[in-house]
Amino acid sequence: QNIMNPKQRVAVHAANLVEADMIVGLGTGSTANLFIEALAKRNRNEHLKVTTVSSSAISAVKAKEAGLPVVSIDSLDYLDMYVDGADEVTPDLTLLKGRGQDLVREKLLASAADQFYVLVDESKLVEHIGQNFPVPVEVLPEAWKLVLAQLKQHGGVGELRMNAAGDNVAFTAHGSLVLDMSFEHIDSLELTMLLDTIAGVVEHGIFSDLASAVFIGGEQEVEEHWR
Ligand code: DER
Repeated sequence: QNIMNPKQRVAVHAANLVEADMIVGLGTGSTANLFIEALAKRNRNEHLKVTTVSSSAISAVKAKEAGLPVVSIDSLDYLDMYVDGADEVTPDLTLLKGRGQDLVREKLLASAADQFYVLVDESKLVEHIGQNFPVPVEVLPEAWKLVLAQLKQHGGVGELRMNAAGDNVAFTAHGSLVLDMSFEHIDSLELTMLLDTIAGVVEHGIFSDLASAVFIGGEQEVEEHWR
């Protein structure tokens, strides 16, 4: 048995919770990729007959390449489980997400799933949201300056996310732009309320009251924190 690193360990841990015939939502990012591989292996070896749905085009490709059946979101009115990584996790299981792919589908699947399991290693644990990363705010392209002005009135500082090449602004899968915003002191519920009410905001990276459990991968074991 090759020695697993914490992210692999937590990905296998989550894959072991999947039961036959489940509809499983696939997150996006390096940890989600490890979960996809671990689920595909179990599905193959144990004939689980799972169905998957993806939060991004790239995870759908990885799932199909691994031999997992992938259906589109619009064919589902229910999913058993959604499994994804996160950028920050607070003690009350509030998450910061969105440094990777588009938030809209990640939050849609996380909120629709019967169980939402979050896979992290200890580097993601924080005392409060915004401690290590800015808060991603996905906005309608034409609204970006209006939204930025309103967020500045609430003490926000930030700018449009650039693409990987750094030569243009980044567009999400939905054709939105992303403002990466920092705030002096973040009360995540207050900020969630604010972001959920500003016209032009499509989605944001604060996931309050969504995680069913956070699994923290360690060198030897996985720590489970249930809501
Ligand atoms: O985009 C996201 O929210 C992802 O979950 C991501 O930020 C976490 O990615 P990682 O598993 O590669 O750290």
